[in-house]
Amino acid sequence: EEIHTFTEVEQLGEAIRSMMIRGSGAIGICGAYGIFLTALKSNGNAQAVKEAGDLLKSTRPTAVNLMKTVDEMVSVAKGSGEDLISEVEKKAVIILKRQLEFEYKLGEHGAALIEDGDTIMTHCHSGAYGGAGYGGRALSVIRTAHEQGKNIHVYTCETRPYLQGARITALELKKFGIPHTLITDNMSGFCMSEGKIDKIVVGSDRVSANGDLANKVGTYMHALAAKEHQIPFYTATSSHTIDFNTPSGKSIEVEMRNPSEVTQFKGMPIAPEGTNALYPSFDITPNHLISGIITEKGVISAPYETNLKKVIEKVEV
Ligand code: RUB
Repeated sequence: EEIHTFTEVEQLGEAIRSMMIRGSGAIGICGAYGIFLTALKSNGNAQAVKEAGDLLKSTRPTAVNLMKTVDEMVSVAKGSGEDLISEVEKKAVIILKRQLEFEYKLGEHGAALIEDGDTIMTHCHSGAYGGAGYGGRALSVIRTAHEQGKNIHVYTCETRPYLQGARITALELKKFGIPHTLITDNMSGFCMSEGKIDKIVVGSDRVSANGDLANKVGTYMHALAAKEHQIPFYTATSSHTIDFNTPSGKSIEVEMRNPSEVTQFKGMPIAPEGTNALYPSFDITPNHLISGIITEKGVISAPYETNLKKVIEKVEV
């Protein structure tokens, strides 16, 4: 595992933009500590903190955890000097502890859905507490089920073009001693049709108020195939990733990345020169394809328009 040191918020922003730091949980925590870094470096200057917040929020538009966390941090950056620094530091620690607590709790709620002998498919890297990346949700569920002594097997999709599933999910599963099989993204339909998959659990970058899910591109096609084969499809998320200000998936901005990330791998061309390519980094899975939304407050089922508000905001709708 490599260790990188960031001394400027701009470097941290670039690390998120370039995918050196990725995953909605991890970038949220980086947002919090990017604000703390700026508070320290500016000797507690509220304007500098606000500008750092704008910079950090612009780095990955789809993942709402980053936006919410940065807004929370900026809102406590009042006054100036040592007072501001101390408030910002306290908040960053609260956010870090809260996220870990969410991951443990949602892991337990989600693990209750997993039965002994299940084979679970996941997409991209939505890590586990104590994993290779910082934080994550889908593997928190899988890791908890494994630690409860359930005999499970995981299919991890490689997740083109960045290969988060092959590089990071497989690494975490190996670290936790969870048996797993790597497949390319386009093999999931075959595996489902052959009866190899019992359940699917993916992470989330944003869940809109009606339960539509934004997650790594490829998630939608897995959900469609799961519907055809009547395989339960869950997203593991936290209340911080549910965005009541976004009515449906239609209003979620999908980050479009540089097509060269599709035509090249680590700078090596894998397509003829001049080939047109497209890289939507996320896709939207509509709520009717989702069997349940696993959160730290429990597993929420349809109708999501009302149940998300009831469980997360404790309001009758
Ligand atoms: C990662 C991705 C993950 C979610 C969930 O995309 O789509 O499934 O972020 O993350 P990217 P977590 O690699 O482009 O950031 O559960 O870790 O918060």
